[in-house]
Amino acid sequence: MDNDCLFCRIAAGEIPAAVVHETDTTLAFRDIDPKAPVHVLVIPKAHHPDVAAIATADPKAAADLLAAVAAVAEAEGLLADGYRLIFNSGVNGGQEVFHVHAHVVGGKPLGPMVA
Ligand code: IU
Repeated sequence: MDNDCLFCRIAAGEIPAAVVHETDTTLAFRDIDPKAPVHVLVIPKAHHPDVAAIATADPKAAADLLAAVAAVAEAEGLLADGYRLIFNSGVNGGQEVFHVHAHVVGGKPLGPMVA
C-alpha cells in the first residue's frame, strides 16, 4: 500500500467510495465524476501504477482485474448492449491517478472512439 495513493486508500477503506463489487484482489466503485449513465472504476487492491506494470509484474492480478470487469459489466446490465473499457495510461493517455484502473463506461450509445 502506498499511503500517498488515493486508490490504495480507497482499497484500504480509508476513503469512502460507492463500491459495487469486491473480491480478495479487486475493488470496483462508481466514478465520482461519471461520464455516462454507468461509469465504474475497477482497481487491483495491490498498487501497480498502470496496465503495463500490472501485466508485467503480476499477470494473475491482471487477469483478476479483467474478471472483475466482466462481473461488473454483467451486474450493471451492460452485456446485452455493450460498453467501453478504458485504461488511460501515462500523461499522454490522460491518466491522472497512477494506480491502474479500468473505466467501465456504458448505459448509452458511445459512438466511435475518438482520440
Ligand atoms: P484517469 O484515467 O486517471 O484520468 O481517471 C481517474 C478517474 O478517477 C477520473 O474519472 C475521476 O473522476 C476519478 N476519481 C474518483 O472516482 N474519485 C476521486 O476521488 C478522484 C477521482 I480525485
